[in-house]
Amino acid sequence: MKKSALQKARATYQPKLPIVLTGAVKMVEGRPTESAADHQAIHDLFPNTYGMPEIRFEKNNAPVQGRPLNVGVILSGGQAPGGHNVISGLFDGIKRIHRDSRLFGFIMGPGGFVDHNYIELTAPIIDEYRNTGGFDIIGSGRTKLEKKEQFDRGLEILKELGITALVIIGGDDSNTNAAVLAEYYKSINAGVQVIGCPKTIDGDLKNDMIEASFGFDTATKVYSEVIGNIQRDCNSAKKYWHFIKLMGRSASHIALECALQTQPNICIISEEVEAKNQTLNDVVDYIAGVVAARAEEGNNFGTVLVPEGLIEFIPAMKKLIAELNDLLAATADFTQKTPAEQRAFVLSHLSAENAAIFESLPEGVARQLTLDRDPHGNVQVSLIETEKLLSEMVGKRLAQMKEEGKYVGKFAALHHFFGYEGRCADPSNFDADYCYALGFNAACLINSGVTGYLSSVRNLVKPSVQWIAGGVPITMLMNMERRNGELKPVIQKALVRLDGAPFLKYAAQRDQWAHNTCYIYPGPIQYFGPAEVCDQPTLTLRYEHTGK
Ligand code: FBP
Repeated sequence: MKKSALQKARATYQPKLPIVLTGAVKMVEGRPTESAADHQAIHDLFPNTYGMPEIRFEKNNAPVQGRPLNVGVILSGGQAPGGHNVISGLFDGIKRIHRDSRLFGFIMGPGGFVDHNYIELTAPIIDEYRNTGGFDIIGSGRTKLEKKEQFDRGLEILKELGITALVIIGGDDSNTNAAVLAEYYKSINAGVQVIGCPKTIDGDLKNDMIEASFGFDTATKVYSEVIGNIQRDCNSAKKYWHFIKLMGRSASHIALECALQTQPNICIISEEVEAKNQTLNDVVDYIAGVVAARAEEGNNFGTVLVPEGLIEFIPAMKKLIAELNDLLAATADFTQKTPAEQRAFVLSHLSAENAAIFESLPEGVARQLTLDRDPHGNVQVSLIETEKLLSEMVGKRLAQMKEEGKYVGKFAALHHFFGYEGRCADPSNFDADYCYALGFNAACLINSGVTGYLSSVRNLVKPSVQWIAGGVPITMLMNMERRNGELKPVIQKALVRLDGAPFLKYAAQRDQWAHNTCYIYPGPIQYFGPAEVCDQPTLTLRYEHTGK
């Protein structure tokens, strides 16, 4: 494979491990844990893995010891920068425990596990992928692991390869599956441990023990670079309003972090829209108000950040989507209908209130809401063009305001969607170190004999050598939610907290950013150079853990 000059130089980067993982570790158990909510229901569904204690590793001065481990690894769900470093950390971790340890990668996600599609990951393969972005070392997929038959099929290949531990690198849905798999294998004494690693650029898989999911740092830095570039262009030409949709299926962490880094004129936070019970028109009125106020100063330009999950947080839309989810889950032949038949079917089966909202939406957006759900039952929000919907509605509102004499300006909108651009970027130093530590730590959890745990590395605002390593039972993050028309145990998404420091910082400054032009231009991720340029964590992490 031909490599760029940066790739060659980056291949030699040695991730910095937390001191505690540099030698043998001793496992220290904390207090027993409870699930995030619905304690009894989660307890009943996970009788073998509920309530396990938090784990913290401490340095042990004895030599590293252990038997050879055969471990399987799966990359699951959307790509996130640093996945290859989780795998290289895991590889180095199990090799340090015993040099005869072996690592097997299942191809294209959980599907490869069920279909027995795998490769052995040897040192030359691992070395090709160190510090690189992407998940292409083995590929990823969104097959949902949830049925006993899938677990049993997977167990066959694990037995055949002598694999006694499986590491699932995934987001909330994939780690929910990891918890179910761990419970099942424990209940049948399968002799297979299951360990999860917290991945997702969305940043919504976190609690006190999981301070950040990997990939969020790099992805938000990439988006902030391009938002900054757009803002500089915008401030140079002074003639466009840029509507920029940002990934992050539900939570607005990505939009908020990018806002903190770039200081746009407007950033919509879905969680706030929901908390204030706002309608789509309220959001449109707010944006139009800012556009008009800036126009009065002669500034017919600006930037608006839109989180991709916005639609699902507008209370009326949320109700509509929930009813649509149940309706589509119960209509097996829905996709075989023509678009016109689908629309008629939906309108005749929805409650009157939801049918009226559905009918009021631009036809394209209404159709996007009825497209296939992903295998976990989620609306594929990346496919909904919220940025265009908003700018179209703002344009109409401004035209009305003009007629009423309340607006004197020009409004020309441009649209962008930043998502896939950031998911496979070469990991920042933070993500390169964090991911390597997560993988290495997963090897320590395996060697400690536990199952149903997420690899946890924290104290992340400190230099990586001071990070704390351990494990958190996956059941601790779970609650019961309605999915595909049924109540299911799932990891609770960590949404933006309106009383949290990142949001409060933003809220305190947003009026100033809206009316003045306070853009920051962060520039590209730097891999080599001074620590204050290359090694800074996200502002979200900093504000959450230091308040400043
Ligand atoms: P994960 O939760 O699996 O990490 O994926 C997150 C994400 O990148 C979302 O931000 C986005 O909505 C979605 O994946 C897009 O999915 P796909 O890659 O299937 O198009």
